[in-house]
Formats: sequence, structure tokens, C-alpha cells
Amino acid sequence: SSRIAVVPGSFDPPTLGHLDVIRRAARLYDELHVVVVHNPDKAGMLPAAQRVALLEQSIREDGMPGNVIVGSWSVGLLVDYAQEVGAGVLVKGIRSQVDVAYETPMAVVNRHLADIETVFLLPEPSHALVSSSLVRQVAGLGGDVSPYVPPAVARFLAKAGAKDF
Ligand code: COD
Repeated sequence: SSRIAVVPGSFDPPTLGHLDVIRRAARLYDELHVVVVHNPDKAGMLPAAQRVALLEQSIREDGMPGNVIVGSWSVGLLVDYAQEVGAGVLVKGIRSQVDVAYETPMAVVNRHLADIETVFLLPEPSHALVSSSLVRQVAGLGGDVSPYVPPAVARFLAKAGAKDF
């Protein structure tokens, strides 16, 4: 049977750290579903459809293989989405002890709920300090975020301008 995994995230916006995890996970699985998990009651910086579009563009421009599919999910448990696409694994990036503490209970619950395993990838050191919240803050204050995000995201944020965030 084919190995299918899900990379979930808020991706608000996608960063080079996200892209590194996606690129490396795509080499480990036959099919990789990158899913924008969003709370319909919380606006966030970018609408979910914009995050999906920026992920698709970034993945294409990065030259990743065709086994990466982008989707979005706003209702119910993440494991329901995983089961819907036939995935038995969630892949997450672990930057620090803070991420370990946040992810550990979710990994246990997701295994109990649906027998879905969580695989953790350690980040590329040069991207380990990058987060979407850092990018939102720098972009909101009018700074250059191009060292932290894929070119498609940098172009979008530069065009949108700080006034919008
Ligand atoms: N380097 C490596 N990895 C990184 C980097 C980086 N620089 N930046 C982020 N990551 C990783 C994160 O650790 C995470 O694994 C992933 O990339 C996405 O990051 P974010 O910030 O976009 O997304 P988060 O952390 O807000 O995650 C949101 C989720 C929706 C994935 C999470 O809350 C979740 O799994 N929710 C499940 C909801 C559910 O079903 N709950 C019930 C059972 S627990």
C-alpha cells in the first residue's frame, strides 16, 4: 500500500521553515497532503484560500515533485482529514522544547483517536528561528521578510503592503 502523510499547519503565512519540512517529508512518503488548518471564527492575517494559494505557488516554484497536494480544513478533528485522504501519519516540525511540549499531548490524542502516528522532523538550523508570528510582526511594521519566506510569499506581502496587516 502507498505511504500517505499529512503536514498540517496554520501557514499564516507559509515560511522557509515550513517549506523545508514539506520538501523533506515529500521524499519520505508517496503522497503528501499539506493542509491549512484554520478556525473559521478567527480571522488570522491571511484568509485560508490565500494561504493555500501561496503554498501551492511556493511548492511549485521550489520544484518539488508532484506528490505534494495542498488542501484546507476548518471543521472537526485533524485526524478526520487524515483518514479522509488515507493518511496514517502526521508530520510536524520541532524547533524547540516549546514545540515538543505543545505537540506531545496532541500526538498522543491523535494516536488514541485514530491510530495515527506523528513523525517529527528537526528543522534545518538556518530556519530554526523562523515562525509565522515573527514574519507577521516584521511585515506589519514594514520590514523586509524576504530572508524568512518563499519568494512567492515575499512578493505577495510586499505588494499587499504593511497597511493591510
Ligand atoms: N522549522 C521547522 N518547522 C517549523 C518551522 C520552522 N522554522 N516553523 C513552523 N514549523 C512547524 C511547526 O512546528 C508545525 O509543526 C508546522 O510547521 C506548522 O506550523 P504553524 O505555526 O503554521 O502551525 P501551528 O503550530 O499553529 O499548528 C496548527 C495545527 C493545526 C497543526 C495544530 O494546532 C493541530 O495539529 N491541531 C489539531 C486540531 C485537532 O484535531 N485537535 C484535537 C486533537 S489534538
